[in-house]
Amino acid sequence: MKRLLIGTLTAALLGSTLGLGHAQAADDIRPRMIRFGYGLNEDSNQGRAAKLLAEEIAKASGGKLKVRTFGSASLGSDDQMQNALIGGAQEMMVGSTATLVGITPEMAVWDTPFLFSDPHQADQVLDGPVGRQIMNKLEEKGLVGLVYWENGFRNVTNSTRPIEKLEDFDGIKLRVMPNPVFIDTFKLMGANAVPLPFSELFTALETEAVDGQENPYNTILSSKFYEVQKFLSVTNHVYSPWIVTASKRWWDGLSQTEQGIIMAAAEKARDAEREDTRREASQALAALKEHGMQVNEVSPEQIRRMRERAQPAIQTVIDSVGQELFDQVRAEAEKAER
Ligand code: TK8
Repeated sequence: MKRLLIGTLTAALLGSTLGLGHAQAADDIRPRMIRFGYGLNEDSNQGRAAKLLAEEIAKASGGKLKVRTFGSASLGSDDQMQNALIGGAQEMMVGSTATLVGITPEMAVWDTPFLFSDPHQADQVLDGPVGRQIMNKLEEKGLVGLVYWENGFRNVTNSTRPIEKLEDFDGIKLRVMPNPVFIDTFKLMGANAVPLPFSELFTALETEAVDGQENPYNTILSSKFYEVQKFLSVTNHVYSPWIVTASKRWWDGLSQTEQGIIMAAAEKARDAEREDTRREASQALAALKEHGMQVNEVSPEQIRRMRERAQPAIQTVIDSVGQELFDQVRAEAEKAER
């Protein structure tokens, strides 16, 4: 009985190995449906890039790899989608690196307040070896990181008062991404930081469950936060990357050709997304003013005060990522400074 079982197992193993090799040689690209989820709506920079990614994959695979995109968190919040990817119930997504910190603590390094001062500096560090190293950490948790896209520099909106000086944060109920560094940063500056998934944000602002939030101009515009927020204060307190991820369970079952097609499309969409995002950001401020938002620039002196006050949040980053990695990222950022 035992021998029979072993014999059957060996045959099955051998058969599947040979079968796989044969299938790949005969047909490198199999018809597949890829569910790609994201949090913003279709008319956002995130939505446009997701659409481009889907088109590129269809083109390069002769229509065999079909990407179905699901915007507006219709497959769930970033957290829920990450878990679906890990379990193999969903194939791909794009979302904030900040929402991955619970899974891969090293991701918190990108949440360091004022780490980058211009987007090209961010590109170099994210696309360089240390960016890749951090991305690769996802694999042991069941995710494959493909590329970083740009979310952008974050600015504060609220419906109480313009944030002109550090003290203006006092008592403002500010939604932050569910992540210890963001919570600490805004608590330190005096706000009442409320962690909430992005998918609940518009309603929370509308019902005044929170007074404000922080996100790049693009998102404030595409998510129509101007309908429920009066003041926009230009703080540029942190640069946020998005990251395109795949389910490792699913990815490992793809042929090399299929992986190559998806990776190349993700890179192409990345380059286009960054261009699109920067173009849109440069016009978004005027658009937001037209929609009635009152915009104020925060003076360099007050930015310096905010930065100093938020300093202890850097320890939260270091506790999460380790001193060595933190120093490495800082050094890369300095090198990439223009
Ligand atoms: C979209 C989010 C969003 C992020 C946030 O899924 O949560 O505020 O900036 O872009 O990832």
